[in-house]
Amino acid sequence: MAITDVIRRDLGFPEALNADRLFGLNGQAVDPNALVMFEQHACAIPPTDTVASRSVLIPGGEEMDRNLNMTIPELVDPAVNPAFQLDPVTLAPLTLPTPERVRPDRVLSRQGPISFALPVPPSVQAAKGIGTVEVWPFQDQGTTLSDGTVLPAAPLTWPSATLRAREGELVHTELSTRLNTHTIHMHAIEPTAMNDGVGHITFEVGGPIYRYQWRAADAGTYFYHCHKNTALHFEMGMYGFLIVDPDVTGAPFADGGPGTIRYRDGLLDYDREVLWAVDEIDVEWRTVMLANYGHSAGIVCPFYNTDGLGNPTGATNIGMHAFDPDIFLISGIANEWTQPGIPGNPFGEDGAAVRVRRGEVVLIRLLHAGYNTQRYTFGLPVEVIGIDGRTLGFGPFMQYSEPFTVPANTPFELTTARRWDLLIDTGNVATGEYDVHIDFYDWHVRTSDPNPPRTGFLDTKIIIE
Ligand SMILES: [Cu+2]
Repeated sequence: MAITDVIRRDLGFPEALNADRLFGLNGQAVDPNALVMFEQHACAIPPTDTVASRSVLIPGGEEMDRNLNMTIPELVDPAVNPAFQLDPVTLAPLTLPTPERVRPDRVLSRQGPISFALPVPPSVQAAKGIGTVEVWPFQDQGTTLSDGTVLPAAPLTWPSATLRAREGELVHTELSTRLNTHTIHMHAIEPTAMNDGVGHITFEVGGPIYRYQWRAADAGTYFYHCHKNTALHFEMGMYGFLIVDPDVTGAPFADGGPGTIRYRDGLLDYDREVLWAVDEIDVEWRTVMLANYGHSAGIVCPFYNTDGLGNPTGATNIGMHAFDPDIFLISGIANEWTQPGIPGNPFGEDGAAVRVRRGEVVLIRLLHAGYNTQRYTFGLPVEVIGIDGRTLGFGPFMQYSEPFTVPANTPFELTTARRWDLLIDTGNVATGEYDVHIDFYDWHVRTSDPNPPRTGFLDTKIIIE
């Protein structure tokens, strides 16, 4: 089988991207270096020399975002490195792992960003004189399975629709962008650089579909986000949960449960799944950043800070630390609306509160999606069973850890991008309403002061009936 067939069948290779680099006029691969890069990364590869020359590789891309060299050409020169002595047509002998030659089990498609007007509660309306705040979710474009089954797209939400896969699956995340260039970074999945979606050190995507390939190797809680001008684009809300479910019947599960999660070396069924992405917004900061720095905001580096004409200014500080949030959110529900019983709450009378029947097993996947330090206090005991995508006590690599219980009314803190999986077996506690309180602290100040003034707080409840 010719390499072109492999690529086109298994990847739906976007021929517009570097097709001439990989294929000659007769459809045979002509550039062994490009082929090796393809074998490593399974995607359309911007050739090194083009990257170095700052040419626009992905239509719509920004030259300034792509001027770092990705590879050292000598390392992929077959004459220098025996690992790359491949037959460019037959691929033999092949010394690199090639998961990309397997048909993907799941293709998850996203388009973004979409400008989304998030309603804010009366306290923010009064203080800021605004009725909504702009966020930039990715929109689900549907899921395609290896047998051709197409699953419909989820409605537009913020945070963005969850990327969800089953442990062991080979997954493609498709990104098509609107308005400027962006990436999708599957945080903590750790694929190859070309599939990792970290702008500036590889490239950004503008317009057509780019396929990131990754293996859902470890069941756990992750998230995905745009990694271009990260401080700004993440703050604008270009993120969503990424969940890998264990390889069991029914996985991947629907958000909200029921489902099954790894617990130590075994499995545990839960009745209710709660996805809490806790975030904060400074409504002025984003405006100042965009107005003064455009899409250079978020790149604190002398080389990247330009005068608007592409000339480096040498500036190293563009004031991003002056972040003073006004809006505090649990999964898009702001300030007092997170509490139950607030009249006129568009998110429902329970707000962000969790209401379950006693005896149900509740799994809270907690994501720190903000920049402030977050201090959580639960009014009932919670068992921490997984941290940052890894199951505590799951061998062999997690055998020296184990789940632990945070007693009721005992605070714990999380910092940016942390994920904790919290288990609450409500059969072990009395019926009632249990407070969940979150304090926010400026992370600079918190570093040196254990009890600094808080920047804000949130309250909600776990209601066991
Ligand atoms: Cu972006």
